[in-house]
Amino acid sequence: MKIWILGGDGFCGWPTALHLSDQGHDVTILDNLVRRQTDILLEVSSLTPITPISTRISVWHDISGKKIKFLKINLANEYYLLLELLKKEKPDVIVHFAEQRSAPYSMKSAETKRYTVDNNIRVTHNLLVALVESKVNSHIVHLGTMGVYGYGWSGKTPIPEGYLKMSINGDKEKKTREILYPANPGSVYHMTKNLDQLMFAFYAKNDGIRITDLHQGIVWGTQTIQTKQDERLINRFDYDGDYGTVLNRFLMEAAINYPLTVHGSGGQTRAFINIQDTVRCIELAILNPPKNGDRPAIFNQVTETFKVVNLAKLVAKLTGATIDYLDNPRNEAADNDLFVENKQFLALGLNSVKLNDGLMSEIEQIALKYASRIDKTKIPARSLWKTK
Ligand code: NAD
Ligand code: USQ
Repeated sequence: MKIWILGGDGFCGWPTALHLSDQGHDVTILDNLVRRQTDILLEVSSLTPITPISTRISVWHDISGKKIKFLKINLANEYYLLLELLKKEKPDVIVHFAEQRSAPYSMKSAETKRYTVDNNIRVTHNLLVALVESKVNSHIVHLGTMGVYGYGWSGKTPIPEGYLKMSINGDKEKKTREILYPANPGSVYHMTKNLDQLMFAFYAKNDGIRITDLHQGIVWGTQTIQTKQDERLINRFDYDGDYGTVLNRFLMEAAINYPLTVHGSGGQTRAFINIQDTVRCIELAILNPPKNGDRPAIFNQVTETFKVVNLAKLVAKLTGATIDYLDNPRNEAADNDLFVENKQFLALGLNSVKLNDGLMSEIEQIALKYASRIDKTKIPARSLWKTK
């Protein structure tokens, strides 16, 4: 298949591009490299030494004999270029990762709130409009988030995959409907993913666009089968207070004897998935597209759930690290249950990497190996949800 990867230079996008290329697909990356620019502005760099996109692509070609193409394009602003490219290339599948994805960054300032909304909403909407205008029948596979459901009010009832069965109190016909699960975002970033969902619902209904929306949990781990093949193919690993995600941060902190930064009591339960499973899930979604006229297909792309404090205790047990319970910079429930349905990917054959299988090798092969690259001043999470 001809596959475009929007945001294919990023943490999830790069290993996905390699995996799909390895499977024999014709892969093109479209990216404006803004994520690399943001690192420069924040004065941080990936824990792992990532190489420029041109090096990544030429090393992959040397190793595999396969070509990945790259187009530098700002998908939020360059609509007409996107439209022309679509008409010319007619990709079968468009995997859409190209959004500002950090919740803390999105809450940092008025500027970053506005940037996150402008960027994310425009990229998604430009893509949908361009598909309508060009009449190209690509299947969109979008990376959404578990955070669209919110935390703390579903109790023990598992969160269904995207749609909630409901009936209206007092309805004489007792009709059951399925609606998008109520939106309950916890940050400006998460809010953009709820807005994406509405756009997808409309364009699927009105124009018959084929869309799969993957509600992914927090991704942990770094390497995949392909990124391990040469150090110049290594995936990025964000550890700083804005872009670092919780488990990867704990692994990095443990490697340098920095107390593990638990926000509040650590009672927050979150859903997780390993990066190797991310790329497999995307392939499964590509192979199982919805039909024109179907509502967006929604999959919960998660494999395990954990309380933050239990992750910290596990990492502490493996490494001897200490735990620091910090004032929570975020406005979030201090403690919540999280039960999630993920039957669809399991039915499609996902055989997931469990935390216990991969944690030690992450610590040894990534966190300890590159520990000298860590700038300790960039570890604290300084972005506050409420400034008072
Ligand atoms: P990332 O920031 O590493 O990658 C995003 C890529 O998109 C970057 O390479 C960036 O340069 C590009 N991009 C952003 N705006 C663009 C624009 N206007 N035009 C062209 N390119 C643009 O993020 P990631 O961690 O790889 O996440 C990818 C997607 O997966 C995001 O949409 C995110 O919301 C979702 N997701 C990520 C995680 C996670 O834990 N990392 C979890 C759930 C969902
Ligand atoms: N946390 C800590 N200590 C830290 C960092 C985080 O206790 O050092 C806590 C946070 O307060 C939060 C939880 O860990 O309760 C998760 O935080 P995170 O930064 O790992 O994840 P989050 O902000 O939710 O965002 C990440 C990705 C985002 C994706 C989301 C999936 O950055 O792109 O959408 O995970 S989910 O959480 O399922 O919505």
